[in-house]
Amino acid sequence: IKIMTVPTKPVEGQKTGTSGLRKKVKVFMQENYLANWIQALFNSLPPEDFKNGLLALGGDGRYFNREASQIIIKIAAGNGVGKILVGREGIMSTPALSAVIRKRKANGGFIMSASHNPGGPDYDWGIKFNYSSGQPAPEYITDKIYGNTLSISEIKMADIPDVDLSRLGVTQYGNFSVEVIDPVSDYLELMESVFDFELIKSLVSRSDFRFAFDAMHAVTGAYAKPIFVDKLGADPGSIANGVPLEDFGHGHPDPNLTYAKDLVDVMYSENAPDFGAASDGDGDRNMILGRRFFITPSDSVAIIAANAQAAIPYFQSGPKGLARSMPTSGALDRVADKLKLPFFEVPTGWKFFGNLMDAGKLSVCGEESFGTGSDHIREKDGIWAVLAWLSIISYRNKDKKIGEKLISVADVAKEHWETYGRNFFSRYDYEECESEGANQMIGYLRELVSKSKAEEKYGNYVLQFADDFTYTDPVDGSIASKQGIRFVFTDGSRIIFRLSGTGSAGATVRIYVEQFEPDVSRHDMDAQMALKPLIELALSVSKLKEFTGREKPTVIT
Ligand code: VG1
Ligand code: CO
Repeated sequence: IKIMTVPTKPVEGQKTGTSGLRKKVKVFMQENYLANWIQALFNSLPPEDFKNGLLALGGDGRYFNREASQIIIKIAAGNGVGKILVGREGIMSTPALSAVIRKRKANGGFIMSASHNPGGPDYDWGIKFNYSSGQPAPEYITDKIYGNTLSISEIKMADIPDVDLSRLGVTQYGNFSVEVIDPVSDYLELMESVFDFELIKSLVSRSDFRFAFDAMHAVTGAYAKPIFVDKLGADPGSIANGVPLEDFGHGHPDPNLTYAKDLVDVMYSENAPDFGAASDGDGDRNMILGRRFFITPSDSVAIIAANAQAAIPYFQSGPKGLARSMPTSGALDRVADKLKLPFFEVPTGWKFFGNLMDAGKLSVCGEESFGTGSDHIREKDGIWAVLAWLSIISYRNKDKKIGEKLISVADVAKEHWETYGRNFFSRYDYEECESEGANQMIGYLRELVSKSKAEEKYGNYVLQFADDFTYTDPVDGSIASKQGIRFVFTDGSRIIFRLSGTGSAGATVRIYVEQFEPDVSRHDMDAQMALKPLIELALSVSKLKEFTGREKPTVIT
């Protein structure tokens, strides 16, 4: 094939955040913007990692993915990649891409998604690169890519026609080929090896159990019917918004209490189903709801970990270890303690779990941001989390006759709190603040931390320590610093402050608060009530209103 060399100039601001490069789609549509980043990536990888190699490509179906697919394919071919596997119509969820990389022993892959950020001509686009074990590229690679975006001068592009991504099969172009694959089959095969589908089916197909899944017009729309309906016997009407759309039907595909409001309304209605779940743009997040009951993501990972061995065949010899991101509540810590499992606390972002999994130290992990997963792949996995919960509920009800009262999602959570205590948790997000004020606030907090002393009084709380979280990877020794400011009090309560690394405009301030409650008689309290004093403390310690001018958060989880 003929390779063209296209001259180009560096563009500012191509530094990746918590998970890939995310910008307004208009930014990505500027001439060579995406092409520069893709070429910078090939300039950063050792040639043996892609020359004549195999890469995968998928995305969440958002606006601009079609054009982007063709750009990526041509640059991959131009740089000597041997073959690229593409999900039909460019569709493949983040967890499915991770599964495909692993199963087909690819060198890596691209995901075209800005995840939970809205899509469409006026909204966001994004790109992530995952490495050979299916994990998000570590920082030493993304830093190198960024460095190369600053000095790039030419792009190598293969002179081939646009590839028809609607038909399955291989197209050969000289020594380069493209294979369009079904985005579901490898992933479904993996799910069937992890879970007992017969067990789950025995619950989902019951006449006295009602299931609801909201795909939010995002990528899990492509997975929900084949998995929940065709394989597990759910009613076809149980899938809402099940067709992926370029603008997610004008929605904000973030499965939380604010943006997945339709599902929340259904699950809190008079005649609510027994089980509700939603997933985000690229299918790696999940929200789990019972009838009029919300499972916080921090509790979700703890409950899955506690029940994994009994309910999920993949974990039949017990999880190897557990981990959570720093701001995620300590509910999981208590499970690790009780089950005597190795436990790790990592910075925000799934890329920090991969090394632990590759080293065989970690099986089940999660983040408070609706991310839950395990070492079956190297990404968080929304559908996996739903199947994990369905497994737990199926297992607990497997001997129940029709008409007998079933053990519910809420029953499982309350029982868990009785055993382990309840970690009340909430996150306040202040989206699109002015960057200047937000940065000043973080600077101010860093200064407070540097002057803080143990035993200091903060209202009714006594400080144990305050710091800006630093993580040393136990496997490769790499250090990640400035990962979030935390105030930890002597009763285990915490307040944490971070700036988001996934936004596309301004700065998003995140405040996380947590308090442990061992007293069962207080477990039914509303989290906002239980946490009120801590939330007030967080607002006054940070002077958030003064620095950002914000009275109220945009999203409360
Ligand atoms: C957010 C979440 C983080 C998650 C990341 C990517 O990052 O807080 O836990 O890993 O999004 O998720 P930040 O930097 O905005 O807080 V996804 O579904 O967008 O790949
Ligand atoms: Co996502």
